[in-house]
Amino acid sequence: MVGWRGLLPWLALWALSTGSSGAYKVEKYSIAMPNVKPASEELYLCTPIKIDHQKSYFIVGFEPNATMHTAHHMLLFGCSSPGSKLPVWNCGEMSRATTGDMPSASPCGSGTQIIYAWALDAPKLELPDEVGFQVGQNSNIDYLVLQVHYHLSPEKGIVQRKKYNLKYINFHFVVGQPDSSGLLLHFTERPLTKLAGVYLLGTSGSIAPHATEHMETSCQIEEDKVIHPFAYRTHTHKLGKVVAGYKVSVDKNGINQWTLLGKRNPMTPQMFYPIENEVAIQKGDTLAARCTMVSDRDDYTKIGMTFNDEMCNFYLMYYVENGKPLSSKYCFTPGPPSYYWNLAGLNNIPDREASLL
Ligand code: IYT
Ligand code: CU
Ligand code: CU
Repeated sequence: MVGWRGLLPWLALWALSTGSSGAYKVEKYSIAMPNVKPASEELYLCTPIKIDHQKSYFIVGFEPNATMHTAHHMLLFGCSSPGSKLPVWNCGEMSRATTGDMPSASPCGSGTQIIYAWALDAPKLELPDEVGFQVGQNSNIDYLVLQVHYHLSPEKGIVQRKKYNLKYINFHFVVGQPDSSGLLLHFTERPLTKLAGVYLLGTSGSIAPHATEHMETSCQIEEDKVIHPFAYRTHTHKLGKVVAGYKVSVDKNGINQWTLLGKRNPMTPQMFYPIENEVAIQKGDTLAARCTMVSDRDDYTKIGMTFNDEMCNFYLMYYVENGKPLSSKYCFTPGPPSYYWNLAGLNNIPDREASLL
């Protein structure tokens, strides 16, 4: 009679083969720059892949492959349509390089959502077990667009100081080294029950000269769904000091209970970080975010697309069990000077905590 000890290796083998997430085949698909030669010091380039919308795919992992170390950060957008029909285009929100006749357009033409972000030397983000982003059929993601922010620095000897004009031979710049930075997408065709989504909180508004400004936004969840946040990303330009995101619920006396979801100095690599407190958010709860901005400038700074404008963003990556992610993907307010949390009726505000790291 073989004692249970004899069974142990077989049990271990069985457990290994099925794994906790049930056995399903995971394939890999590359999305990468088509050997572009970034010739200017600062450049945002985008390249698309089309998803076969006759089928559903579930992305369960992202493996960065940033060659050449010229990639400062990369973003992966899910789109209904790409920003351009070209194989590669300039999609800089803040690129200062005026690349003359290089066609420029935003990453997506329509139906934009960020589904992954990578930054230099940042650890990779693992989705929780059984969680995946659905793309293709039954999703409004028919394209994936990779945006790479090239930040070439002269000391690396990649950028020749001399003035060069950008000549494209099928979009291959004649100056600089060919780059094929990108991602390996891990996906399965087996339908997953936990679908990932991203909810973006942001503001408009402006920051007064030499002022400290709280740019705030909040939205009540109106859909009858339960979301489980697991990661967050902050994004501002140069004036951002702290970005904090909260779940706000109301107790029976109408007092707001605030739970921190994530807080970060936005000048650290802008990618998705694990959530601070794992909570479930449901209909009637409120999501709120504040960007604390400090301006040392002599004139107003407005929210906008250029390098010297500002942005205040708190991205929340979550999953829903059995059902679709939230259909509303954005929560934007006018921001300062017309919108603040207390004007919007929020109370018991963690005023200090929300602005201190
Ligand atoms: C005006 C603003 O805040 N723009 C941000 C947030 C934003 C992102 C997406 C706005 C819209 C979007 O569809 I996606 I409308 C912004 O442009 N953020 C940048 C881009 O996502 C690259 C960032 O890095 O977060
Ligand atoms: Cu960057
Ligand atoms: Cu921005």
